[in-house]
Amino acid sequence: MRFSWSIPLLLSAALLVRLPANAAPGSGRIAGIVDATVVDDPANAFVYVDDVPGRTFPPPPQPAVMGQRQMQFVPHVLPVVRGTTVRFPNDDHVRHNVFSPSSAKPFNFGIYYPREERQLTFDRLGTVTLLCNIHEQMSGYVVVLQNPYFARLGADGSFAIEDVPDGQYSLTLWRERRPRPTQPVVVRGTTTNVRFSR
Ligand SMILES: [Cu+2]
Repeated sequence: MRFSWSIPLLLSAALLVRLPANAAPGSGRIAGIVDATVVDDPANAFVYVDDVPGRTFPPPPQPAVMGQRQMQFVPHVLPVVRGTTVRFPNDDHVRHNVFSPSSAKPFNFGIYYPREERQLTFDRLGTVTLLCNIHEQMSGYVVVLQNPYFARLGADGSFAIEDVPDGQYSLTLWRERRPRPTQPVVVRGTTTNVRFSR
């Protein structure tokens, strides 16, 4: 009798797991794993679909946030869809002067004080390296993507991207200061499993 409650629970759990594959007609799920040898720091890596041809994707209505806290960028890496506005609140007790030399979005905010913030809209694809003119140890990234089909990695390197339109794509692993491997992926209504192993 002690197991009688758990069977309905397990059935419910199974149904929940199945839901994403049924979420939208004509779409599927990309799930996989990045081996530990491939990423030094899973928290600062993510996978993304390079390009969904012929489609444009609106940025989210709410800005994303790239804070400065204890003289670090938080989060260290921020993937966004093209057109997203990012707020840069200074949550520290010291001044910052965030800038970027990257061709995807060169800018320089100048000096701003604690509790002030700047904001910027990222309208070109690519990796935008963030630096601070005052604190040379500070570095971070805004990565501007064509579409919202990206996912951060779990601590074990696992990831899942939901509701990807059926099609053939390149899936890229973004990681810091290392080449970014790409592999082909086909989505056909169900879950496609991929693995980055080198
Ligand atoms: Cu600074």
